[in-house]
Amino acid sequence: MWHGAKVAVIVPAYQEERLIGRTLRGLPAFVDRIYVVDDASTDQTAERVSSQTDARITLLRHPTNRGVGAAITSGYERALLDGADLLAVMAADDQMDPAELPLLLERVWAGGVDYAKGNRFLHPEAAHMPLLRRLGSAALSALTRSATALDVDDCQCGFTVLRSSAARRLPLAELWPRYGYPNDLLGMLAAAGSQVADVPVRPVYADENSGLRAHHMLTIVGVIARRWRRSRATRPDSVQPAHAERPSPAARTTP
Ligand SMILES: Nc1nc2c(ncn2[C@@H]2O[C@H](COP(=O)(O)OP(=O)(O)O)[C@@H](O)[C@H]2O)c(=O)[nH]1
Ligand SMILES: [Mg+2]
Repeated sequence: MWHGAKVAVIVPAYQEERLIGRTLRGLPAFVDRIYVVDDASTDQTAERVSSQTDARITLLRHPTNRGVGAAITSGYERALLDGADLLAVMAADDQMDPAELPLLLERVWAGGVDYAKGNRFLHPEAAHMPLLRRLGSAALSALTRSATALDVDDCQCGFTVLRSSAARRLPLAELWPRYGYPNDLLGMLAAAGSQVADVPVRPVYADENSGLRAHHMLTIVGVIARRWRRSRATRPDSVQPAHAERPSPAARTTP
């Protein structure tokens, strides 16, 4: 428990046999439940999770690989069923500093927002992020801002906390299943009128390998564009009656 809130940490994992153990051992004692979602990894990821003695850990497994977004949806759904109040997401490759988890929890639980996300650009060590990563995330964030009208940056950061009451209002089953899910989730939150805030977090780049490739940028741009089209279609000022007719001058009311 964390200040009276039941905290779940969702850990999407694919081919993470090397770092999943270290990631799980680093999770703070106040975390109530840990859901590792293994996505048909062909290495020893699942075995490494099963060999942990920490009773808070539940291993969920997709029989075929569905993607990191789909894995997070599975984790969210299970944590909601188990009655969590706050739903954190942390990667399985030890790229998030567990000491910073309270900063995100605090912003939601005491700070009144529905979703807090890490922003590595705001951290004093921002320059430790590889330049291409920084540029890529900055460009995708500019697009995400214009699609969602949210005041956010570093939208590819996967270190997040979602309030469970806000999660229940989201069509989580529609979340983009692969890389690009953070941008899609921001679009969903904006459409639901949820409050979102950025929290500075330390960029951690050590001995992990990323599955993200340059071509994923294009897919993510497509995901953001899809969200932008949807938000335009549902904006009240863009909805026209099916057979809109101009009122005749006689029908107009005069002041
Ligand atoms: N369940 C699941 N997790 C994935 C998949 N792809 C990536 N991940 C996990 O998502 C997290 C972030 O992925 P990563 O490739 O490191 O992205 P990056 O840190 O943004 O470069 C890591 O914990 C990965 O193990 C997938 O297809 N399924
Ligand atoms: Mg990574």
